[in-house]
Order: sequence, then structure tokens, then C-alpha cells
Amino acid sequence: MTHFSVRGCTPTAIKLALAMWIFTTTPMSTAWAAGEHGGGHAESLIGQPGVAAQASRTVDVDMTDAMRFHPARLDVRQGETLRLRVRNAGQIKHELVLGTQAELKAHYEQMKRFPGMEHEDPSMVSVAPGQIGEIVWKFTEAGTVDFACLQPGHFEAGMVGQVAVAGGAGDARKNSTPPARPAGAAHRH
Ligand SMILES: [Cu+2]
Repeated sequence: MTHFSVRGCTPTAIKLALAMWIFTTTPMSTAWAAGEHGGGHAESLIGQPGVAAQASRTVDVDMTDAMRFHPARLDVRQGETLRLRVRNAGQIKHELVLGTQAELKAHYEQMKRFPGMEHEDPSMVSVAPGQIGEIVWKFTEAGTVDFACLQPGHFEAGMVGQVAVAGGAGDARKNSTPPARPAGAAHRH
């Protein structure tokens, strides 16, 4: 939902506002849902919503009015599902939004234009002061997944962080039992 100030709004102004809302919202919604139809879209670059029961660990992230995440850098292995417990330690609303740099920037521009805009997606959580929110996310791609607070002013103030996703099946195997394999059976010449 978008909250507009309707003080003194004429029907034309409302229509214009609606048109603007549809115009500016539709591309983002499409991008946001892109993971569902696959093919290298934005969402698949950062992973996918996770299943809580499959989370390998819970990580606490604090958000402060100093416009910082603590910690601002997380390390995960490719394929790992993380439960992010996101605490708002400040007096104002903050949020943690996962995305690519491009997605976060585009989304932030929207947030600046429509500050009251409520947005919801498994890849983000908005948290009221003193509250704790949660994201369960599976990091399927090696590389870097960025996150940011998209509340107006916060992104520019440096309220950003990164999840480093260590790639390679070798890394993924480190913490699990290696498959039992008879000696000599692995190679054929
Ligand atoms: Cu913030």
C-alpha cells in the first residue's frame, strides 16, 4: 500500500497519482518476482527464500540510529540457509533488504519518492524500534549479496552491508560428512 497525502486532491490529481504509482511500481514488482520464472533474473543472483527448518545457524544483526548494521559483513557458504534475526536497536524504523547493488539502488529511489510505501518480500524485513524481525534466506550463488536499509536517508548515510558467499562444492563439503567412497573407486582410466 502506498500512502498519499490527499489534502486538496482533485480527482485528476488522484488519477495522476494512481497512474504514477502503477507506472513506478509495476517494473519493480516484476523484478521482485523475477525469481519465479527463472533465467538469470535478479532474485536468483542473491538466492531464494529459505526454509527455517533448514537454517544452519541464526545470526543476529543489530540496526542502529547511527545508520549502521552490526555486523555489516556476514560470511556464508554457497547453499547455506541463514536465519537472520534483525534487531532494531534504535528509536526510528529501520529495515534490512537483501539485493544486488542495482536492485537496492532502484528500490531506494522508489522509497524516496514514496516514503510511506510499505513493502514486503521474503528478502526484506522492516523492524519497528525495539523490535526484532526475521529473514530466512538461502544463499545459492557464490559472490556477494548486498543488503541495505532503504528508509529515506539511511542508504546514503551508509546503512549498508554485505554477505560474502563462499563458492564451490569444496567449501560446502567442509562442514558435512564426506561421502563414503571405496578407495580407488573414484577414478577410471
Ligand atoms: Cu535505517
